[in-house]
Amino acid sequence: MHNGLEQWVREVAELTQPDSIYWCDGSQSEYDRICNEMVERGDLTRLNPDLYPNSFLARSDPNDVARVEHLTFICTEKREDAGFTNNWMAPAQARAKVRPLFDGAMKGRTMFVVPYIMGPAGSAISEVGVEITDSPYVVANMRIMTRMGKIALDQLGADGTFVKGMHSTGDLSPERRFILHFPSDREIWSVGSGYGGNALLGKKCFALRIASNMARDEGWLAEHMLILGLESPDGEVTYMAAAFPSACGKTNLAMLLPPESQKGWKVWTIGDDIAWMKFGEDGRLYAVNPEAGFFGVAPGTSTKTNPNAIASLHKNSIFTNVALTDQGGVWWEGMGPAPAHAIDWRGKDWSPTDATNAAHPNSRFTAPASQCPGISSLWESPQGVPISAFLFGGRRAKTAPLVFQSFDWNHGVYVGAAVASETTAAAQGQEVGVIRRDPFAMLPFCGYNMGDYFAHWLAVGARSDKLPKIFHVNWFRQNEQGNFLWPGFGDNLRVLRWILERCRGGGEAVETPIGHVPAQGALDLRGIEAQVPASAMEELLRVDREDWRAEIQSQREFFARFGDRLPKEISQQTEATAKRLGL
Ligand code: TSX
Ligand code: MN
Repeated sequence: MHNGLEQWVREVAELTQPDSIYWCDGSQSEYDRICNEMVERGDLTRLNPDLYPNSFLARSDPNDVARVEHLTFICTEKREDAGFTNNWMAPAQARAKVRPLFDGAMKGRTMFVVPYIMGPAGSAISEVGVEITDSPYVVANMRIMTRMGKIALDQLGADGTFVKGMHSTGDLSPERRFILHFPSDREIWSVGSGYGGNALLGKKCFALRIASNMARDEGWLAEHMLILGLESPDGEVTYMAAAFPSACGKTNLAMLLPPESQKGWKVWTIGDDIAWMKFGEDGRLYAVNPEAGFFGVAPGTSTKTNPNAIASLHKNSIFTNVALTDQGGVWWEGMGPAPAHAIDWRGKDWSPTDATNAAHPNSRFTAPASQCPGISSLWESPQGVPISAFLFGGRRAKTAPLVFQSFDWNHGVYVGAAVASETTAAAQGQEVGVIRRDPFAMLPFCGYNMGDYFAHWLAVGARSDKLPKIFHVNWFRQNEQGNFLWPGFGDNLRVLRWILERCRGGGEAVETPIGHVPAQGALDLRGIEAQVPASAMEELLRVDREDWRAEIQSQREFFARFGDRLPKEISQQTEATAKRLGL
């Protein structure tokens, strides 16, 4: 048994005073027992086993349905080390302020000790975490999302290192809710929320906020990226990792199904949310998915938009805040025809004429990655997969072309730093259609000063001559009438194919002030000629000088906020782009 682990568990128990302590082994029987107990207490609903075997519906507190960025803190000694993109508290003050919320918080409850591995077992890229929680919902979700239980204790051994995560559901009062990260102690405290992103500490808290600190210190990358393998008709597979802000369809791209006309092409899924990458001895970057499941947004997921996601969630899955049908199945907006009657996410009767949503806009499915029909044969490979291309993107009605390639690594880092996306009518109830900057799609997830994060990416580029090529994509460009110019979804394969050709040294391109775009005829448009006429294609790839004048001005204002923490390369790249645009 690991000495430090046992001692820490004792300390947490003394503080939180649970009725009992339970060490999770990760077995199926343990999972079944914990879920059954939740069903008996009324905290879970078992779905119809004919429709969704071994699957459950959970309804959260209506005040606890999303991540709470304003209550999420990076606790470093110096405020500047967290940077302006994070909330900050000094570690000692943070502990003093929040420890009382854990004091006796588990009285009358069971304290679960949840050891887990982020990444494939036995991989040099993987890391161990232990979450202590009083939420059986968290335990059940952690078993789907991570390699949990005995397997993790075995990997930890007697003297391994692990990330500590202390979680208590608390009383769910928003005034007593905190998500604290202590990067130098590799530790997480979360209280007052049972929601996934706040409570499943392996995901955003560890695999991104804490791991980004570890990655900077140790020379690797912890990124908010999907990982996919693109197989060409000759059977060769090329791996790509892609970062997009929310509401850009990351999970859909990770599980892309090629259209009929693209014979012989396949997309294999390695991950849909997070990538950990280290250099191999050959100088290439190798990526693993630290997660073992998908925690996907349900609304909008259908057999049309993402058949592989739908196929993944038909058994052994947990649904949170979706609607319950009269047949004991689940339904959400955008899944298909609405049922005449359902129980909505608040537990109330619902019918299609109601003005409210049946499923919460941020409702989720938790499904094992192994159940995805397109899961890559290498998704649990300890070596990881070699990455040939990084894709950045956003939701932009204008300005950003369908695809462009950066001139080189440093230019690509600037492209990633300049990522921005238009807000949609989503969970947080923010203003719709405004452009928000979200560098590397890491704004809410970078656990240290983002200026230093840009510098880390630049430093990574100096370490190898076999780096991935960097691209920017935008599936969301619109015409003057506000219609999407690009069909998207499966047809995005055509763009991935051009990216692949560029990685292999082919793919015709023309140089523009912002990078290389496909030459006329370089994208395979067979089968969509009517949907995407030459005039639409021209508009999709156009670099409009006036749009870019405003874009460069917005980038300058954003980058200026980093002050002296902004690497000079980033402002040099901005000004070089402005100069190429003739601005
Ligand atoms: O996920 C999306 N992707 C990536 C798919 C691999 N979405 C959904 C975004 C919300 C999560 C998209 N929406 C994509 C896309 O490529 N493109 C669009 C915009 C769009 C919406 C509807 C159509 C076309 C484009 N409909 C028709 O063309 C009929
Ligand atoms: Mn994400």
